[in-house]
Amino acid sequence: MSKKLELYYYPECPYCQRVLNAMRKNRWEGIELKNIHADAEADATLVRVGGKHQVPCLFVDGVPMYESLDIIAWLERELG
Ligand SMILES: N[C@@H](CCC(=O)N[C@@H](CS)C(=O)NCC(=O)O)C(=O)O
Repeated sequence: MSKKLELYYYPECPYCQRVLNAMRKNRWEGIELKNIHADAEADATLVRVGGKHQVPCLFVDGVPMYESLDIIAWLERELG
């Protein structure tokens, strides 16, 4: 995987936990975690680039993808 992957999330969000659990179960690696509750810059980037304050959001080479199930389906396709 040569794409840059960044998951914007926060720990209390159940939809984020759904993605994080799939990451653990499938041992997907190379995904940088951005906790928007701990990182004000990441929080601002999410809204500036993504256009809305919603997590989880996976940035693929800087392009935002929302919706936990879409993110998991995409990661399954890309990372197996
Ligand atoms: N259908 C979305 C739901 C995501 C969602 O509702 N996320 C909540 C947190 S659990 C959110 O971002 N709320 C807005 C906010 O926290 O500002 C998904 O499956 O990813």
